[in-house]
Amino acid sequence: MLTGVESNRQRNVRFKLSRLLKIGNEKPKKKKKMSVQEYLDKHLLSRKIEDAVNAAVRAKTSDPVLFIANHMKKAVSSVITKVKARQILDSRGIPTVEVDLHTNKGVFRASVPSGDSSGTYEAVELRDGDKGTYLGNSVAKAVKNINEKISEALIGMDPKLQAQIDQAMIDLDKTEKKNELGANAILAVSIAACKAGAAEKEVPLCKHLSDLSGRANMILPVPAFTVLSGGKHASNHFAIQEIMILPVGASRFEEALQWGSETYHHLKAVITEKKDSLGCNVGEDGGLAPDISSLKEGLELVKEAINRTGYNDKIKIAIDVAATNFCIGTKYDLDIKSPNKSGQNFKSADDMIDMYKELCAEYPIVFIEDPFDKEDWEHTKYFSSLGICQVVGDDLLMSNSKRIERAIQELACNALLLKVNQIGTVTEAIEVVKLARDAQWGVVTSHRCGETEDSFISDLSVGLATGVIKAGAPCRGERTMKYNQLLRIEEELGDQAVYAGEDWRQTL
Ligand code: 2PG
Ligand code: MG
Repeated sequence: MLTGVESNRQRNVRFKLSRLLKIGNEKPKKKKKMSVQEYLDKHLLSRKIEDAVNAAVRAKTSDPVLFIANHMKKAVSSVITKVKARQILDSRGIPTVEVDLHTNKGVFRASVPSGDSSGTYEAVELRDGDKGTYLGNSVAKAVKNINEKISEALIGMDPKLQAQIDQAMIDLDKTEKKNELGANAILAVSIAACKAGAAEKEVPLCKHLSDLSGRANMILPVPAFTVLSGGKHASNHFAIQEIMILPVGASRFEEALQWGSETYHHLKAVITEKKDSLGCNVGEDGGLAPDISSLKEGLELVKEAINRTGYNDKIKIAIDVAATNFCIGTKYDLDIKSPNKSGQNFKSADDMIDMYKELCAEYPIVFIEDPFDKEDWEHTKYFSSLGICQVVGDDLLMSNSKRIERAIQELACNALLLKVNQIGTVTEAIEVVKLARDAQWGVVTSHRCGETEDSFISDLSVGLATGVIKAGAPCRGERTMKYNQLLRIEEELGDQAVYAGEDWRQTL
């Protein structure tokens, strides 16, 4: 029984313990005793408790104790007390970084994705490189950097101050591409801090992000669902990485998700009928991966699936060519994954332009991502100037501010694919979106092929009103959790929820 008065048994235990520890006879150090009144005065306790009680009375709450507890909690500002990282696996079974950021009020978790492309201009993903462990992919160094260096640097900081937290990590790293601590280490902490900041403000994460970016309104993005996979993301012979569908004609995100799911399942049936059910195996992003020989064949399958839904022109199509992956010198080898190459599919950049023109005339294609090699600025620029569809820079830009500035100046493309892990902090991600927006570009918030159970990008896409989110197929847990989070956001925003719909290009 807890009475506050020491029982005989407790006294006995204390006595035995003190004898064991030989401290029983030690004279206690002389310390000036603080009186009860002094303690109350020091912590302004009487006034704070009185305030809390008054507030509860004013609110006439049915649960005054809970009200007072919450009121008291709010009176203390949140500070980071510890950052603890660990190695987890991403959706491909490859190690990545997860972080628990502790404040005096709670624990906030974040993890970072990883992709197939990694280029000279993107922030460095720190991997251990020991071939005997996870084939060189373990991230123990990044984890250690968080637990030892980053944690120490951030203790005591206010999680609401995102820019200061990110700057502290950038200063600690001291390299341009975050080689020292690892962008995977820095980003995991940056995202976890952002979640802690939102919780401290008692606002949804998307609202906190919207505030950080200085944007007034939040917008639910149009989902670009990957329905067909190829390229490096699937084991078929299709060179093109993704064919996506965008339900721009839906009235709400919830409806867009329904249309996406229905199209995906119709596509499964179409593939089973026209090819075989083996073609319904999926790629890394969850897209179906039949063995198709051409972009046109893939588009036909998708068109047929859309027709079967009955939504027809309310669903548009997009393509991520990821052309760098099959560019050989100045040619594009569309048979690169095929064992029986005929040589007929070896195309020049001009041939590729002709193919895109034809396909855009025949199918409702609204954007093409990476239509050429990442260093082929000239053809990308020329193709953009034709104004046939939006041209999204992914490998071309690598979410790098210098590449984006160059592309803006040279009018090379007109939309940014935003991959937060290529940048390394939330603050810098917000900055590159501003760069793109100032140039009247579109922005597509993107997942990576190696994803985790973190849905941060969903809130990011709403908070920054990027207009489009590309988070893979409407299937597979690590993809659907991004879309499901958008359902929750839409529900939470209620009457205030706005779906980008037909305005997906420019949600300014
Ligand atoms: C892309 C992404 C996501 P990865 O190219 O757009 O599909 O792929 O993560 O492999 O870079
Ligand atoms: Mg891409």
